Amino acid sequence: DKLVIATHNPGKLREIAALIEPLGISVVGAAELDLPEPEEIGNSFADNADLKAREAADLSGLPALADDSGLCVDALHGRPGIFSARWAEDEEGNRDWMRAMEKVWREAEATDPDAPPAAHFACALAIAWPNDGQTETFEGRVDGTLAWPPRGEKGFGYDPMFIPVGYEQTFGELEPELKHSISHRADAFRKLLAALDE
Ligand code: ITT
Repeated sequence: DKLVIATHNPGKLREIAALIEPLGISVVGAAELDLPEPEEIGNSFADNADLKAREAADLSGLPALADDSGLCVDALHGRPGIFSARWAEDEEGNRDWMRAMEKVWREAEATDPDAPPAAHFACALAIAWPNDGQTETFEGRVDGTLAWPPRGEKGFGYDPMFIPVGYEQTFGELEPELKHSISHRADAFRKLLAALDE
């Protein structure tokens, strides 16, 4: 049996596949199935993950796993948060991560230029089964600080400007295996596995 990974973000797909593959479950991406990108109209990571998983499950007839995630900066009262992808978009909807990181840094630094800004990545994972309406959601986080300028080519999105607590390198510099063991996504995934085990 197959599990649909209801994301159009290749960075996420890669990380979720790395978390799931050891379980011997085969996965297929939403883009591969030509599933549309649903409009994210929810007010929380959990709501958005839910609606993405539900739509993918109903359209594909397969169980679907969706991820809604983002960077939450304390000094910005949790922004960009659920708008993390939007902060990278220009007028045409193209994503430029340097642009997003600059905006985050500029706004965070303005609040207290002396302190490294505290932040966390948040992730909600939702798994939905087709037709019967059942959806379960699990949330995870990883705390850290912001770095400037961005460093490292590994990872995706805001990774080059995020240093997890206990490390000196950014998620852009740390090995993917390490990120997969401590990330917000890994945290949510552990909770999902524990629940599915029962
Ligand atoms: P899907 O909705 O198709 O899954 P998306 O990129 O639009 O893809 P989100 O709406 O959840 O996904 O946006 C979350 C953004 O937050 C994402 O585009 C990343 O840039 C950022 N983000 C999430 N997890 C991240 C991580 O592990 N490292 C760096 N940035 C991350």
